[in-house]
Amino acid sequence: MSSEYGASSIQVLEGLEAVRRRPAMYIGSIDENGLHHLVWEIVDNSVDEAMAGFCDSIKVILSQTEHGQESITIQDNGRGIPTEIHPDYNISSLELVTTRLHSGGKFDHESYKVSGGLHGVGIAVVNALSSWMQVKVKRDNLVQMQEYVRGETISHGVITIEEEWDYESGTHITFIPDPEIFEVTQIEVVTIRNRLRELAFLNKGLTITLIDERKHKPSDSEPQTESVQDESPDVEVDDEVTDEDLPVNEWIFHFDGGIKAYVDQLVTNRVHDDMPYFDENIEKMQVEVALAYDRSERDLINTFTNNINTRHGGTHLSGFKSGLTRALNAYVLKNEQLIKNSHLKKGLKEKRSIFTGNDVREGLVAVVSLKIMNPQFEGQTKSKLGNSEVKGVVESCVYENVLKFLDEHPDSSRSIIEKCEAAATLRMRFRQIREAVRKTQGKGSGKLVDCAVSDPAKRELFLVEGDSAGGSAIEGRFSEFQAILPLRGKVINVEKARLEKAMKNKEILEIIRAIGASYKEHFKIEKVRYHKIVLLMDADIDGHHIVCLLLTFFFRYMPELIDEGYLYIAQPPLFRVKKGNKEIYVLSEQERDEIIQTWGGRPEISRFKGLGEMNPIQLRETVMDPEKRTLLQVTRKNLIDAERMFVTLMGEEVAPRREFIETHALEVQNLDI
Ligand code: 0RA
Repeated sequence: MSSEYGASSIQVLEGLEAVRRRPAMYIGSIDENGLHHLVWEIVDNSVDEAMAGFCDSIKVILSQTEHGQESITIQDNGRGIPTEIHPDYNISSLELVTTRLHSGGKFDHESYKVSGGLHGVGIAVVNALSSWMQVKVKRDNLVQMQEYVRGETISHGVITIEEEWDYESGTHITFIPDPEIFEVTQIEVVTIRNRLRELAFLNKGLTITLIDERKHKPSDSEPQTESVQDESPDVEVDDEVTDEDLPVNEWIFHFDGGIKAYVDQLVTNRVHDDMPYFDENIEKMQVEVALAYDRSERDLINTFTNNINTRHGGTHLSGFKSGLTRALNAYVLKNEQLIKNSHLKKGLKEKRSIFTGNDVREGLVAVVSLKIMNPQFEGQTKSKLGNSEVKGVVESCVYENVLKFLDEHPDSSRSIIEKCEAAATLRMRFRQIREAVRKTQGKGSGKLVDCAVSDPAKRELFLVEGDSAGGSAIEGRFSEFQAILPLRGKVINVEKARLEKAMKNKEILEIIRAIGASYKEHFKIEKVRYHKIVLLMDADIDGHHIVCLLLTFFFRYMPELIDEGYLYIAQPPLFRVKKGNKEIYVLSEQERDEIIQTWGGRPEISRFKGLGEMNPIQLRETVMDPEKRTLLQVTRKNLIDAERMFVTLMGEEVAPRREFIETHALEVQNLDI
């Protein structure tokens, strides 16, 4: 066996009772997260084996025992856990690794590891928290196994068994999470699937298979509703691997393109065809980067270190950002003719950097995957990389490779530079607009009809569609605390038209000015002049469209306003039902029919085509009076879903958007953007 695996690597030995006594100390919690943590502990070991170059296939199988307990099997074709008797302890190395804390040892100093987090005690911790575990190892043409119950060996030593294996060597681990420990024992296939897909992206060439053979999947017992329905099981493979006959609950993840394929999947509306990508080994680090631009405004940079998502960035992210900014500036300095804007041209003449970091990150989608020996994770959630030696290496690596890419791909470069120039131009124009907005701030200029009270908490601002409805609203309002801003026509579509046009749009400017708290990164929630901002639009398709446009605007320009719960949508009635001196306004046809049923006879029904048709009194009674109106508060539960919804709603494709508006806008009850 390996000479590195000696007594020196073994530290203090401890029993596993400690783990069972205080599971949360080892796996964070005993809920769903803790449960899935067990899977990651084992998978990470296999991935480490892959990163070390000894394994190219990992299989995860979710199954059930006849008693309905869930078991998880993780198979890899790595070297296999050593089974020889350990000279110092007189038990097999396998038993050491599975039954003792701190016995993981530090075998491979020369390789990158994910499982470093728990000092290699992962398997032992999983064993301690499993009602049953079995490990099978194939090495040197021999298959050996050992079984455990709640962390204790039940077979004397390792047992050699007869079994056919697909590979020359490897490790198969099966465990049943102990129901005495965990609050839940059902594994969520979606969670597992997403992480395994990500791991496949991050380890190119590695094939990860997920098989869900459970009969009674948790989701089967759930009532099926439209929105809960999961996408049908898919198989993501590269061009070569395909298998038509796969059972429905099997997924194969394999990406020869690595994170290039990852970026490909994240990009929506691409700007250029070729993708800057490199994978380099420098100074004992592996730096892999892929990036692309799409036609959006946001940037999306996912950074990883040893396969761990460093959500809060760190030194690799800083290095990436400065390398990219430097490369693009260096490229335009050499290719001045690409720049049209005269201010920027002047900058080039003076040999200045014309793009800021934000300029070159607009619409950027990037994945940075770093593999290093001793990652230092910082911050409360340990999701920020601290290693100071990383920044310089990543920076120069990104600088050189991106510059090389730009030199070699003039067509893509032109498109990328165009995108950066647009962002830089916009930034300069923003500055001017900001000045202009600031000068007229809060002066009540334009069409805003303000209210009397000064306490923002009491003040309400109605954004009203059309001048005639605006007029009625001005007359019908409670002028003490209700202000009206009439908007004409369709407010510009922020997603599609980009900020540039949006900022020229008078309506948008007036909204920003009326609210009085600036926008985007300059937005100051404490300056908001109204704590209720109400969108008052017709209940027809155009009205819904404007609501969607305004929501996009607020979501992009003043997301804090939504978070604070300041944004509302008014629900104007569709019908008035009248019989004798009874009169009621209703929001839907269904409600109307219900009223007709209960009242009987033939009540007089009038349908409102638009707000413009209502007189001031009607408007006051139905949508403005706090006692009678129905307001929907706009909230957001999930930023990413919102992002997607807005792209669907506001992107180029008209058909899905129209469909979405028609199916959803009319039925909003508790609008979650
Ligand atoms: C220690 C030493 C060696 C392999 C492993 C651990 C190993 C552990 C796991 C856990 C899951 N899959 C695994 N694959 C390998 C290699 C020792 C040698 O052969 O030199």
